[in-house]
Amino acid sequence: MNPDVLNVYFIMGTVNCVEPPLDTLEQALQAGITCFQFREKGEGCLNGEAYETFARNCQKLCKDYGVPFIVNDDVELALKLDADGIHVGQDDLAITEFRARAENKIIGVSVHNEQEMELAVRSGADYVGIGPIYPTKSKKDAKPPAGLGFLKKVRSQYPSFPIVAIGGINEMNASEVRLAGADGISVISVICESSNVEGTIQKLRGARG
Ligand code: TPS
Repeated sequence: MNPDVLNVYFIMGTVNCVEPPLDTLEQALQAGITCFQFREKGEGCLNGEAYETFARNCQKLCKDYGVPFIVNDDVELALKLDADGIHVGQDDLAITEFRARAENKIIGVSVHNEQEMELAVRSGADYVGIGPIYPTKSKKDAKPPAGLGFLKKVRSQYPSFPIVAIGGINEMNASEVRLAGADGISVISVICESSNVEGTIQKLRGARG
């Protein structure tokens, strides 16, 4: 995949939002996010029909702006909606199943150590999500923050594999994360909780625009 797609990768679910979720997503799309991940998880999240309807509404907005719509974890939903891709944890079964049922889709995998990195590449991931780089409040079961060290190591071992960094990234630290080797940054709270989504995204975007 083209690593530029990972430049500013927004992840969102209703529980992360302060403003109406679809408003936040549309503002983020207008401001130039390059990828979107639908992640409807956590206490009080939508289920059943409401979950699917919300996903479809997010997907429609992404289509309007020509931005890839990636589904977190839910292979069945991703296939049903013909999403552009899926993001999974260390679940090679999901990768194999999704790839078998949907060629030419984006598959992203979260990795936390060298073994997981190797496995993700071997299983056919298109990109990896490395993190949490810094402490995050947006993922209950997040691993301890790894700092920039692991990211730098992976970049040196895989000079051209698409990497997005995640976890506690904001306007202040985004550029050091890019300098450490990330093709892009992925964020939840800094966009969901911003009072100026456009300004925030401009700062996250970095020099490459
Ligand atoms: C591309 N993940 C790791 S930290 C975090 C999440 C959702 C929370 C970040 O929130 N990489 C990708 N997608 C994922 N879902 C994960 C990793 C898992 P905040 O920006 O508020 O710190």
